[in-house]
Amino acid sequence: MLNVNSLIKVIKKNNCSFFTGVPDSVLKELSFSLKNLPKKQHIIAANEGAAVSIGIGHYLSTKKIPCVYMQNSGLANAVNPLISIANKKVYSIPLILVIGWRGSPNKKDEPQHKAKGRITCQILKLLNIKYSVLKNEKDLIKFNNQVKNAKKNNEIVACLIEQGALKRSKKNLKFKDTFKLDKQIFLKSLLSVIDKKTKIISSTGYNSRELFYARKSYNFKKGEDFYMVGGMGHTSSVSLGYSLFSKNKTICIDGDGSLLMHLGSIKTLGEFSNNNLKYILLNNNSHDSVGGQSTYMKNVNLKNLSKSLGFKNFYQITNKTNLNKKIKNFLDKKSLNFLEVRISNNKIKDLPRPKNLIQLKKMFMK
Ligand SMILES: Cc1ncc(C[n+]2csc(CCOP(=O)(O)OP(=O)(O)O)c2C)c(N)n1
Repeated sequence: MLNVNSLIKVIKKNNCSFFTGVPDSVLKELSFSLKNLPKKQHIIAANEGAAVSIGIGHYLSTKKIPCVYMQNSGLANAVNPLISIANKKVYSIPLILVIGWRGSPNKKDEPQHKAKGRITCQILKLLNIKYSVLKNEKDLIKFNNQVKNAKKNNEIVACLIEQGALKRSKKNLKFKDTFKLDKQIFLKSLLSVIDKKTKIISSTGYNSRELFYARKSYNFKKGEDFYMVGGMGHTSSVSLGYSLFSKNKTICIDGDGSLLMHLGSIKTLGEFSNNNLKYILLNNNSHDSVGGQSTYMKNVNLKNLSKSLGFKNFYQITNKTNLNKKIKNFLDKKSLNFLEVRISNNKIKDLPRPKNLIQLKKMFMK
């Protein structure tokens, strides 16, 4: 196994003092180690393309190689600036990529991670990026040499870290809750007030898993769900595409990290959506599913934002008082509205994951 501080040491030894990325559960330990850096030295980016681009900007002003971290599912978001700006044949900009490798061969994982995990090395090869798989401290020797070469030749270098490869620190790794309302209380209330034909499309991570859990545990039968097990940030777009050609009431359950990842999509929704689409943001001010790192969403004036993006009214729920009534009132409105629910982080251990995805898709499309 590998101690994350040994990896950070190698990175820092190579005169790198700037970190940016999108949090990942595999790299949770890295997030915790970077937690106390000043804001200027560690930036949690909205998406992986943005993280690479922030890194590129850092190099342009400091001539120092930056460290950009991400989950391999986000590698696709990063490809554009990697190949069209940083690539050796374009501007030749050195970067250190630290990539959490979900779905690596021989590791059990979910279908969406297996699919991406299988092609992750091929993507790096296609991009002409040299990489190391870091399993233990010894692997850092090769990686250190690769970083040195990357600096010398102004190239991108990467390391892949499999699930469980980073040693768990003894500390209780948990960021604090920002808001109080329990997500399960909200979801149970929502599932109890919806009509039979309602469709719910929910975002990547705990939102989908908690919705799935609430539905199964309490046997809620009304409505059907489509769980966005991957494609983080695209929940609002799938919801828009669905709702425009459906008579059903369509509820989009988004997360704050998910909304921010492709924030532009909410403008498209605001412009083009029908009134059968009900947008609900479950705001916990954090990337709860991958460790609880901040999204800094609590500083956003969502009322002003949503209204200027085309939503007619803004609603907010912060506690369980009159919950059913408030949700019903929101769902019954005949206009395009935005509901922010300020919730706390997940409290359920070992949340189940939706299985039989093709079957779920068929049920949703019935
Ligand atoms: C493109 C991409 N980048 C990163 C991830 C890893 N990831 C999974 S869930 C998640 C956090 C989602 O945050 P939010 O939408 O606020 O939901 P919460 O986890 O708080 O329930 C992240 C970063 C991913 N699945 N896909």
